[in-house]
Order: sequence, then structure tokens, then C-alpha cells
Amino acid sequence: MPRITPRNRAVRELRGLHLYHAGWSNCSMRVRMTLEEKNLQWVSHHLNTRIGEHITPEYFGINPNGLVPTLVHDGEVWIESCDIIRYLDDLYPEPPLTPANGEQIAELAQWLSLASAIHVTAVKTYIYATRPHDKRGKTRDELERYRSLQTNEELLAFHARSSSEDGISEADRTTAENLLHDAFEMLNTRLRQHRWLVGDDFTLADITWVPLHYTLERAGFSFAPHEHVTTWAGNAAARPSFQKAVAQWFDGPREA
Ligand SMILES: N[C@@H](CCC(=O)N[C@@H](CS)C(=O)NCC(=O)O)C(=O)O
Repeated sequence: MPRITPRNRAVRELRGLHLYHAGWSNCSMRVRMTLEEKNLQWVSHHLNTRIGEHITPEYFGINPNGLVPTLVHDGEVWIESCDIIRYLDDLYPEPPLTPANGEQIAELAQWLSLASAIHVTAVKTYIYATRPHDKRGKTRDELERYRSLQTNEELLAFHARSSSEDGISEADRTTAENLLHDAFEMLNTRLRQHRWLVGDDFTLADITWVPLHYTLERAGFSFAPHEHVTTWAGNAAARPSFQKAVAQWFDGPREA
């Protein structure tokens, strides 16, 4: 998965690489970074999620979860950031972002799975609990529209909670924080031995985790206990793809 068949037929007419994304979104950063690493031309469809531009029948007709990013390539629709970056790396193998060695390929898959597995319970929960950079829950109107479009129970429950008066509970925030420390300690252990997550070469595993480091740090998460992660993040930040795909979109004039 997941290449999907969109309900919104208009996107089937799009030619070339089109990315529906948001500047602050760590999942969008992964795709932008992959596109930049491969020096690919792409058309930007930027959605201001802070004012609910993604909560429309048109967008749910492209991405049935109402999430960014979505890649449309020659009319075919791809969702889920980790699947999208693998698709791009398969299709445009130069420069390679997947190792050649079978053991490292398996390890790369584990890093991508871990990031996907903790996305809602840890990453999203921590970010909405700390609400950096004006990140806020949905307004009453947005929530009503959201309920009429969203069928994913986990996301419905998450947004009902994060948009409630009390917001994310202290207990959920602590659980998220602990999960994140456990995950980043796994990275730390690996990075004690190697410059990048699966060895000496920069891969999709780094592209998956670097945006998480970047957004979580801005949300106030402390990386002090994970010193090798800090060195790794500094090395990643020196790459032109990071400046273009992460820093410039996060801090740039991306959203009103
Ligand atoms: N598993 C999805 C998660 C995508 C996701 O949660 N995107 C966030 C931004 S990083 C989003 O669209 N948030 C808006 C919302 O939940 O309404 C992926 O990897 O693409």
C-alpha cells in the first residue's frame, strides 16, 4: 500500500509530480526531502491546515484520511509518507536512498515501521499537547466538517480529544513523551556506531526521522539525553535538501 483510487477524479488528470503538503508537517518534510535529494521537479499544492484547508470534500476525495502528504504522479495517487518516499526511491533510484545490503534493507524497513507505529500516540499527541508555532485544535466548525468527512476512528477520537476544552491530558502527554524517549534512545544506540541510521550512507531511514527531530525539538522536546541524535541531526541539517525541504518550509512564508 498505498496507492489508492481517488474519489476526486480531477487529480487523475494531473501530469508530473504533484505534492499536497503543509509546511510544518513532518510527514510532508519526508517527501519534500526525498524530492530534493533526487533533484526532482514537483508542483506544490500547499494546504494551510491551520485554517482547515484540508478539511474539504475535494481533499478527502484525494486522501481519504484527510491527511498530508499526498503525492499525485501522472494521475496516480499515493498516500502515507513512508510509502511515498519508498515509491520515489524505487522509481528514481539515483542517488540511492536505500542500502544495497539485505540486512540494512531490513533495518531500514524497521525504522520506517517504528515511525509509522508511534505517529499518533507519540508524535501527534506530543505536538498537539504542546501546541508549538500556534498549532491548535480544530474550531467547532472545522470539527463538524471533519466529522462529516472523516471515517478513520482513531483520527476522529484524536481530534475530538485534542480540540476539546481540556485538550490532550497530562497522562497522554507523558505517555507520548516516554514513547519518544524510548524511540530516540534506540536511534541514539545506533548512531553511537554509525554516522547515519543504517550505516555510513544517508538513507530513507534518516529522511523519516530527521523531520521528527526537527519538529519535536521546536515543540520543546528535550534531546539532551540522546547526544548522538543531536550530532546526527546537525549532520542532516547541513544537507541542502534539509534547508530546502524542512527549514525553509517550516519557517518560511508557507501559511498565513
Ligand atoms: N501516517 C500518515 C500520517 C500523516 C499525518 O498525520 N499528517 C499530519 C501532518 S504530519 C496531518 O495531516 N495533520 C492534519 C490533521 O490531522 O488534521 C503519513 O505518514 O502520511
